[in-house]
Amino acid sequence: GTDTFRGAQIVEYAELEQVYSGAMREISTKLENLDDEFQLKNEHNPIHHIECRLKSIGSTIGKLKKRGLPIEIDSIRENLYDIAGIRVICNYVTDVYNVADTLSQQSDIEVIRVKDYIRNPKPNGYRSLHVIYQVPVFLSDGPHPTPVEVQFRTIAMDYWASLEHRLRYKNSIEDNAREQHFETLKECASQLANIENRMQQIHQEIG
Ligand code: 0O2
Repeated sequence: GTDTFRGAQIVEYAELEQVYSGAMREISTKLENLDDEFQLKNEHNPIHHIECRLKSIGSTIGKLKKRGLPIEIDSIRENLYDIAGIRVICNYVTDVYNVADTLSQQSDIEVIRVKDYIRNPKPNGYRSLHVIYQVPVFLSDGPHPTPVEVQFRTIAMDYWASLEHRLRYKNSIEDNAREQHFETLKECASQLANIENRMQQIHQEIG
């Protein structure tokens, strides 16, 4: 079999990317609209900032290989839900659930999967709310239902995940030191959860 894209498949991949990028734009516009409305009504911005990314062709093929799936365009369409990725960084945990729940109720999009690593953090301490939405992207031939992975997290969760991600991909550190750092990060995760909870209480009390 083949282990990369060639010729016609490259053109097809470019078309696929264009649809995913449209889906990402649909969802980020919805998020910006919600943020604006909330700001006007509550004098508070639930969203600190939004990051969008399209998975590179290299990591897409890497993921198909890792899962033993065929290296084909249809296999991407059927099996991968994170080609389009949006990260919504909120100020407080309450904002995370407010924004996520409000978006999930919108009638033109569908919730495909939810993984709540805030209520159930990963053993390493990772916290975030992951939702996969399906959104129709309207092209000349009609609607293309397209999945987008949205990671909702607070500033503190994002701060933690960035450092953990860097440590995970650092191979130059000695194994023992790495393990020690992972242990420390696990403690940091629960301390950060405690701190943001206390700060949220202040935020709610001062209104
Ligand atoms: P990268 O390098 O960020 O792109 P799925 O990807 O949905 O098919 P899975 O593993 O069930 O498979 O998805 P899950 O658990 O929803 O997590 C996927 C993404 O969440 C990851 O993407 C990361 O961005 C983030 N994530 C999950 N766990 C961790 C963690 O322990 N630490 C950090 N820093 N990020 C995490 P990728 O593609 O795996 O990685």
